Amino acid sequence: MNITKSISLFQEAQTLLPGGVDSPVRAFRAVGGQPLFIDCGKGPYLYDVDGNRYIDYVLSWGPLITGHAHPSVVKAIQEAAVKGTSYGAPSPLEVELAKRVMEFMPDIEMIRFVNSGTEATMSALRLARAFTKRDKIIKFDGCYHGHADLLLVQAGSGVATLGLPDSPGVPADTVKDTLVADFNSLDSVEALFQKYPEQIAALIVEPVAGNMGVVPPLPGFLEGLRAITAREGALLIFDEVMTGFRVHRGGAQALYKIKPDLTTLGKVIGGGLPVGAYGGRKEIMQMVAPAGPMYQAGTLAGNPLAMSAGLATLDLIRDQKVWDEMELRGRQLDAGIESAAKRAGVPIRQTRVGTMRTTFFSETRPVDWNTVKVADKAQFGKFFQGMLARGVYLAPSQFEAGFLSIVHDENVIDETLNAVQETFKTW
Ligand code: KE4
Repeated sequence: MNITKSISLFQEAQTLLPGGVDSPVRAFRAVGGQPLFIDCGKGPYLYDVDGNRYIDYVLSWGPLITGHAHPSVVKAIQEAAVKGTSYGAPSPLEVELAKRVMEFMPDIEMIRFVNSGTEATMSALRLARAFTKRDKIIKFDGCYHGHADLLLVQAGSGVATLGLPDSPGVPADTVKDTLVADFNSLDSVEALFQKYPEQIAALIVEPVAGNMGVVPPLPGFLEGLRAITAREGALLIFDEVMTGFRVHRGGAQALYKIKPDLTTLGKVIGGGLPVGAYGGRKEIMQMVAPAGPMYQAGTLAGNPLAMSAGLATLDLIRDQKVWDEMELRGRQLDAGIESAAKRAGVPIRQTRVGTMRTTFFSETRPVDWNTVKVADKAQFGKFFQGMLARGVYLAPSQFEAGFLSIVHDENVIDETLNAVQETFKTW
């Protein structure tokens, strides 16, 4: 595959942008090789600057559940843009999208739009601290909630670990109240509440972990989190930035029938434009300025372009039929990869919840960061490069999720599985 233009662009980009990219995972550091520079996307396809076509399973890390440049989404953005790109004042579109989100997620009684998932989780945690008047928070090892200082914490090893700064520039003081538990371990959560009674404001969780690869909750885990936080007077925050409108048309809260106190959203609700949101129980949200004292603001929050793209996107995934179709495609993909790997004698473990999935190169069942981090990253890298060479663009890291869209039809899946078979033949 000729990628000379990408190569020269990457050389230039590295003199201008740290690592040549605007978000670290795009740099292909986890899989080797060099990133492709993209000229355009259309439906399930990406086209790089050298004219190569790829079936895209990254879909901008989740937002593009309708594929690239869906005509309805493009039309909505065009129609909004000619009326102005940002008003810095309320618009009917924010009211519309709020109502549309609540149609899908009725446990969200009030919502605030922001410009990224990071802003959403950062604001939700500030709100939880304001509402409970407590300072400590719990997150899970291997879960990612954006790059706000208080969340950039890598658990040490134990189940009840005080956060240690994961990134330089995060003062230890900023993360001293960030506690880390093990995903799928209610014992590790109980231990923290016993150690810090009446001090924990909130527990934030990806209800289906997507940022260590896709790791589903074990039966009873989410129910246990709901019971423990309710008992302890802490808020349960479902970070559905990724799982929202991905694991089910109503998100993980609908799939697992759990009512979180707050939910954070992003990605899909912006249809590929910058967006985030946090919302939940009205009595909590009423604390957000100017209704209440908890301050949070944003120049482009609720801008008409992102609102319009989000509305068009949610309209396209409103019908359960599209979800049933994507479920079929997901099963087809799972089965095809499973059989190809088996034939090649390559041990893999696959996870999928709705339209987000991961193929782990491992013989260990993934249930938390400890069981995920043993996956064979070199094998994953070999698979990634083999698929890329055959025109399939996977997430460039073993610890990321892959995504389907409404335009990944049967032919696209068949084409993908041909590349899978050819790749495993080289093993
Ligand atoms: P953003 O600030 O990137 O919009 O959202 C942060 C975030 C919050 N919560 C969850 C569950 C998330 O998955 C994310 C962002 N996801 C990553 C993918 N692993 C974004 C890709 C990237 O960082 O380039």
